[in-house]
Amino acid sequence: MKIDAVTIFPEYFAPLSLSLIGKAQESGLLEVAIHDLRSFTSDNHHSVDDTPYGGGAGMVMKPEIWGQALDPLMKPETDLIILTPAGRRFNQKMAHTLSQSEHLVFACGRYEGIDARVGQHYAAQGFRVHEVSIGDYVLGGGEVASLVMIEAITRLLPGVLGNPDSLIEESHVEEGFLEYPNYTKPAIWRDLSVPDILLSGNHGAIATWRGEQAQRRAQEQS
Ligand code: 6GU
Repeated sequence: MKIDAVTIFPEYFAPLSLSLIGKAQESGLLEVAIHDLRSFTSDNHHSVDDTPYGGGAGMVMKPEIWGQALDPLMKPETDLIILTPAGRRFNQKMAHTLSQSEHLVFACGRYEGIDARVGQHYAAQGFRVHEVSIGDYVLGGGEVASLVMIEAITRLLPGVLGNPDSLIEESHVEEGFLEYPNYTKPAIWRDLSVPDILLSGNHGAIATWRGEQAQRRAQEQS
Protein backbone atom coordinates (compact mmCIF):
# COMPACT_ATOMS: atom_id res chain seq x y z
CA MET A 1 0.00 0.00 0.00
CA LYS A 2 1.08 3.56 -0.73
CA ILE A 3 -0.01 6.41 1.57
CA ASP A 4 0.38 10.12 0.86
CA ALA A 5 -0.62 12.75 3.42
CA VAL A 6 -0.88 16.48 2.71
CA THR A 7 -0.61 18.82 5.71
CA ILE A 8 0.73 22.17 6.88
CA PHE A 9 2.35 20.29 9.82
CA PRO A 10 4.47 17.46 8.39
CA GLU A 11 6.10 16.95 11.83
CA TYR A 12 2.81 15.56 13.15
CA PHE A 13 3.51 12.38 11.17
CA ALA A 14 6.84 11.55 12.85
CA PRO A 15 5.32 8.62 14.82
CA LEU A 16 4.78 6.71 11.57
CA SER A 17 8.44 5.69 11.71
CA LEU A 18 7.80 3.80 15.00
CA SER A 19 6.54 0.35 15.88
CA LEU A 20 4.60 -1.81 13.42
CA ILE A 21 4.06 0.97 10.88
CA GLY A 22 7.76 1.81 10.90
CA LYS A 23 8.64 -1.87 10.38
CA ALA A 24 6.06 -2.21 7.60
CA GLN A 25 7.81 0.62 5.77
CA GLU A 26 11.25 -0.91 6.28
CA SER A 27 10.04 -4.25 4.92
CA GLY A 28 8.41 -2.61 1.88
CA LEU A 29 4.81 -3.58 2.76
CA LEU A 30 3.97 0.10 3.10
CA GLU A 31 5.26 3.30 1.53
CA VAL A 32 4.46 6.64 3.20
CA ALA A 33 5.13 10.14 1.87
CA ILE A 34 4.24 13.35 3.72
CA HIS A 35 3.78 16.55 1.70
CA ASP A 36 3.92 20.10 3.04
CA LEU A 37 0.89 22.02 1.71
CA ARG A 38 2.76 25.32 2.02
CA SER A 39 5.31 24.20 -0.57
CA PHE A 40 2.49 24.47 -3.16
CA THR A 41 1.81 28.17 -2.46
CA SER A 42 3.14 30.80 -4.86
CA ASP A 43 2.55 34.03 -2.86
CA ASN A 44 5.18 35.67 -0.66
CA HIS A 45 3.31 34.88 2.55
CA HIS A 46 2.75 31.19 1.70
CA SER A 47 -0.87 31.61 2.76
CA VAL A 48 -3.11 28.56 2.66
CA ASP A 49 -6.35 30.04 4.02
CA ASP A 50 -8.77 32.92 3.50
CA THR A 51 -11.98 34.33 4.99
CA PRO A 52 -15.22 32.39 4.39
CA TYR A 53 -17.75 33.53 1.78
CA GLY A 54 -20.96 34.39 3.59
CA GLY A 55 -19.09 35.53 6.67
CA GLY A 56 -18.50 33.86 9.99
CA ALA A 57 -15.60 33.12 12.27
CA GLY A 58 -12.45 31.34 11.24
CA MET A 59 -10.65 30.74 7.99
CA VAL A 60 -11.15 28.29 5.13
CA MET A 61 -8.34 26.53 3.26
CA LYS A 62 -7.98 27.78 -0.30
CA PRO A 63 -8.96 25.37 -3.08
CA GLU A 64 -6.21 26.31 -5.58
CA ILE A 65 -3.43 25.25 -3.19
CA TRP A 66 -5.15 21.95 -2.50
CA GLY A 67 -5.56 21.41 -6.23
CA GLN A 68 -1.83 22.00 -6.79
CA ALA A 69 -0.96 19.57 -3.99
CA LEU A 70 -3.45 16.83 -4.89
CA ASP A 71 -3.33 16.82 -8.73
CA PRO A 72 0.07 15.06 -8.93
CA LEU A 73 -0.96 12.47 -6.30
CA MET A 74 -4.28 11.37 -7.75
CA LYS A 75 -4.26 8.10 -9.76
CA PRO A 76 -7.12 5.88 -10.93
CA GLU A 77 -6.44 3.54 -7.95
CA THR A 78 -6.47 6.38 -5.37
CA ASP A 79 -8.91 6.75 -2.48
CA LEU A 80 -8.89 10.40 -1.40
CA ILE A 81 -9.71 10.87 2.28
CA ILE A 82 -10.69 14.37 3.38
CA LEU A 83 -10.59 14.72 7.18
CA THR A 84 -13.44 16.81 8.54
CA PRO A 85 -15.55 16.65 11.74
CA ALA A 86 -18.57 16.76 9.41
CA GLY A 87 -17.52 13.58 7.61
CA ARG A 88 -18.78 10.01 7.84
CA ARG A 89 -17.76 8.37 11.11
CA PHE A 90 -14.70 6.13 10.82
CA ASN A 91 -15.13 2.59 12.11
CA GLN A 92 -13.54 -0.86 11.85
CA LYS A 93 -15.60 -1.77 8.79
CA MET A 94 -14.30 1.32 6.96
CA ALA A 95 -10.78 0.37 8.06
CA HIS A 96 -11.20 -3.05 6.43
CA THR A 97 -12.58 -1.56 3.22
CA LEU A 98 -9.79 1.02 2.96
CA SER A 99 -7.14 -1.62 3.75
CA GLN A 100 -8.03 -3.16 0.37
CA SER A 101 -6.99 0.04 -1.44
CA GLU A 102 -3.66 0.32 -3.24
CA HIS A 103 -3.32 4.03 -2.60
CA LEU A 104 -4.66 6.36 0.09
CA VAL A 105 -4.28 10.13 0.03
CA PHE A 106 -5.07 11.95 3.31
CA ALA A 107 -5.97 15.64 2.97
CA CYS A 108 -5.59 17.22 6.42
CA GLY A 109 -7.68 20.33 6.88
CA ARG A 110 -6.99 22.97 9.53
CA TYR A 111 -8.97 26.07 10.50
CA GLU A 112 -12.65 25.71 9.55
CA GLY A 113 -11.78 23.13 6.91
CA ILE A 114 -11.02 22.88 3.20
CA ASP A 115 -13.11 24.71 0.58
CA ALA A 116 -15.97 22.30 -0.19
CA ARG A 117 -15.22 22.36 -3.93
CA VAL A 118 -12.01 20.35 -3.49
CA GLY A 119 -13.87 17.13 -2.66
CA GLN A 120 -16.55 17.99 -5.21
CA HIS A 121 -13.94 18.45 -7.94
CA TYR A 122 -12.15 15.13 -7.47
CA ALA A 123 -15.45 13.25 -7.11
CA ALA A 124 -16.63 14.83 -10.38
CA GLN A 125 -13.37 13.69 -12.00
CA GLY A 126 -14.39 10.12 -11.11
CA PHE A 127 -12.09 9.62 -8.11
CA ARG A 128 -13.22 7.85 -4.96
CA VAL A 129 -13.56 10.63 -2.36
CA HIS A 130 -14.35 9.98 1.32
CA GLU A 131 -15.09 12.74 3.82
CA VAL A 132 -14.31 11.16 7.17
CA SER A 133 -14.52 12.09 10.87
CA ILE A 134 -13.08 9.94 13.67
CA GLY A 135 -15.70 10.84 16.28
CA ASP A 136 -18.01 13.39 17.83
CA TYR A 137 -15.53 15.97 19.08
CA VAL A 138 -13.58 18.73 17.37
CA LEU A 139 -9.83 18.47 16.80
CA GLY A 140 -7.56 21.30 15.73
CA GLY A 141 -7.05 19.61 12.39
CA GLY A 142 -7.05 16.37 10.44
CA GLU A 143 -3.48 15.31 11.27
CA VAL A 144 -4.22 13.30 14.41
CA ALA A 145 -7.35 11.87 12.77
CA SER A 146 -5.18 10.72 9.84
CA LEU A 147 -2.76 9.02 12.23
CA VAL A 148 -5.66 7.18 13.87
CA MET A 149 -6.95 6.00 10.50
CA ILE A 150 -3.50 5.03 9.21
CA GLU A 151 -2.84 2.91 12.29
CA ALA A 152 -6.24 1.18 12.13
CA ILE A 153 -5.92 0.53 8.39
CA THR A 154 -2.28 -0.54 8.06
CA ARG A 155 -2.38 -3.10 10.88
CA LEU A 156 -4.93 -4.97 8.74
CA LEU A 157 -2.46 -5.33 5.85
CA PRO A 158 -1.15 -8.89 5.42
CA GLY A 159 2.23 -9.23 7.14
CA VAL A 160 2.04 -6.09 9.28
CA LEU A 161 0.92 -7.72 12.56
CA GLY A 162 3.36 -10.04 14.32
CA ASN A 163 0.55 -12.44 15.20
CA PRO A 164 -2.31 -12.40 12.65
CA ASP A 165 -4.49 -14.45 15.07
CA SER A 166 -5.11 -11.14 16.86
CA LEU A 167 -7.17 -10.06 13.86
CA ILE A 168 -9.40 -13.14 14.05
CA GLU A 169 -10.12 -12.65 17.77
CA GLU A 170 -10.89 -8.96 17.43
CA SER A 171 -13.30 -9.50 14.53
CA HIS A 172 -15.90 -9.69 17.33
CA VAL A 173 -15.42 -5.96 17.89
CA GLU A 174 -16.92 -5.36 14.48
CA GLU A 175 -19.90 -7.56 15.28
CA GLY A 176 -20.78 -5.41 18.28
CA PHE A 177 -18.98 -7.49 20.94
CA LEU A 178 -16.35 -5.74 22.97
CA GLU A 179 -13.40 -7.64 24.30
CA TYR A 180 -13.21 -9.56 27.54
CA PRO A 181 -10.78 -8.48 30.33
CA ASN A 182 -7.23 -9.80 30.04
CA TYR A 183 -4.76 -10.83 32.73
CA THR A 184 -1.14 -11.91 32.85
CA LYS A 185 1.29 -12.93 35.62
CA PRO A 186 1.45 -12.54 38.58
CA ALA A 187 -1.75 -14.41 39.66
CA ILE A 188 -2.11 -12.00 42.61
CA TRP A 189 -1.19 -8.32 42.34
CA ARG A 190 -1.90 -5.85 45.18
CA ASP A 191 -4.46 -8.24 46.70
CA LEU A 192 -6.27 -8.65 43.38
CA SER A 193 -6.51 -12.20 42.00
CA VAL A 194 -6.92 -13.33 38.44
CA PRO A 195 -10.36 -15.03 38.07
CA ASP A 196 -9.97 -18.75 38.99
CA ILE A 197 -11.57 -19.93 35.77
CA LEU A 198 -8.59 -18.63 33.76
CA LEU A 199 -6.24 -20.88 35.78
CA SER A 200 -8.52 -23.93 35.38
CA GLY A 201 -7.19 -25.18 32.04
CA ASN A 202 -10.82 -25.79 30.99
CA HIS A 203 -10.81 -24.13 27.56
CA GLY A 204 -14.54 -24.57 26.97
CA ALA A 205 -15.44 -22.94 30.29
CA ILE A 206 -12.90 -20.16 29.65
CA ALA A 207 -14.43 -19.38 26.25
CA THR A 208 -17.91 -19.24 27.80
CA TRP A 209 -16.74 -16.97 30.62
CA ARG A 210 -14.99 -14.64 28.18
CA GLY A 211 -18.15 -14.44 26.07
CA GLU A 212 -20.21 -13.50 29.14
CA GLN A 213 -17.67 -10.90 30.24
CA ALA A 214 -17.55 -9.33 26.78
CA GLN A 215 -21.35 -9.14 26.67
CA ARG A 216 -21.45 -7.56 30.12
CA ARG A 217 -18.96 -4.91 29.04
CA ALA A 218 -20.99 -4.22 25.91
CA GLN A 219 -24.14 -3.75 28.03
CA GLU A 220 -22.37 -1.47 30.50
CA GLN A 221 -21.10 0.76 27.70
CA SER A 222 -24.37 1.06 25.77
CL1 6GU B 1 -11.31 14.29 10.78
N1 6GU B 1 -11.04 16.66 11.92
C1 6GU B 1 -11.22 17.53 12.91
N2 6GU B 1 -10.75 18.76 12.79
N3 6GU B 1 -11.90 17.23 14.03
C2 6GU B 1 -12.36 15.97 14.12
C3 6GU B 1 -12.18 15.02 13.13
C4 6GU B 1 -11.51 15.41 12.01
N4 6GU B 1 -12.77 13.89 13.54
C5 6GU B 1 -13.28 14.14 14.73
N5 6GU B 1 -13.04 15.39 15.09
